[in-house]
Amino acid sequence: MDHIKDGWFTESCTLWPGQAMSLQVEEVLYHKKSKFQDVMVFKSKTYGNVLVLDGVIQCTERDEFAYQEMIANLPLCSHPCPKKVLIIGGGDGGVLREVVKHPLVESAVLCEIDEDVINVSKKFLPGMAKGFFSPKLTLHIGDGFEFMKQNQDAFDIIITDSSDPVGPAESLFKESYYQLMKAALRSGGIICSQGECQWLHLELIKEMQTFCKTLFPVVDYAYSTIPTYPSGQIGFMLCSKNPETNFREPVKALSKEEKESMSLKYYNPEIHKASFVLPEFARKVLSEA
Ligand code: SPD
Repeated sequence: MDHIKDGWFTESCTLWPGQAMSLQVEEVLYHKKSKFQDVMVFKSKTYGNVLVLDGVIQCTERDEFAYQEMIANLPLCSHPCPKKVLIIGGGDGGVLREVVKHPLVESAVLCEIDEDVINVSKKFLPGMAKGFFSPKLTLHIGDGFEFMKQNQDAFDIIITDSSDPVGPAESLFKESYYQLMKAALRSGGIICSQGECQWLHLELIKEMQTFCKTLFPVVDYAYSTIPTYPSGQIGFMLCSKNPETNFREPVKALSKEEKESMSLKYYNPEIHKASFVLPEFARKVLSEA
């Protein structure tokens, strides 16, 4: 187990050179190679169970909500009627859990290439995987590119919950993937994709924002804070086919009852608006894109 030494898991990767995140390990619960990647779950001392793919932390039970609630509710609450949702990736089920909670969502398709991630999450991350038991769900095991080629003009919202742009997920950060998502969206549709970190990947984010602006009339970038992702932060690239969309003002104000039934721990309308306010170094670079 390369990444575990002296009882500590350490996440290092070429995408964040010269830095590493460590978590103390109590027990390795699962570790096998799937058809696509190295899959590990360990019980940590202070962050609950942790899912790791190819040596990179995907989610921990303690802080996952800061990512899953935001990547789901930023697009859902920016669309007046988000009935049909597609999630690409997201095999741990956390984004799905948030999507199916939303009162206006009627159906959700989750398209995940690696079935082992789903099975492992059902066993070791039950709090995340509960979305898999929703009657709103259709599960598709397969490649997101192929699925979207066969499902055009079909979704109000497409969420890409991917790992980082090395290895299997690299193509999900390219223009050709965004072209496919655009074609799979209905008129007025919105996409929201895992958008990496301002501290580490500003040039990549700028490049993505530049090609997104050639494809969509409205493009914006938001972020969330989360202790176990590199540099404690992760962003979201949001694009809309509707020129009237203003991502910074949620159109769906959740009622008190809706908020309570969704039991949100991170997302609220104020943090929705605030998540688009970038620190000056990032605002400057992205305003030039
Ligand atoms: N650096 C890790 C980024 C992982 C983003 N996807 C996480 C999947 C959680 N559903």
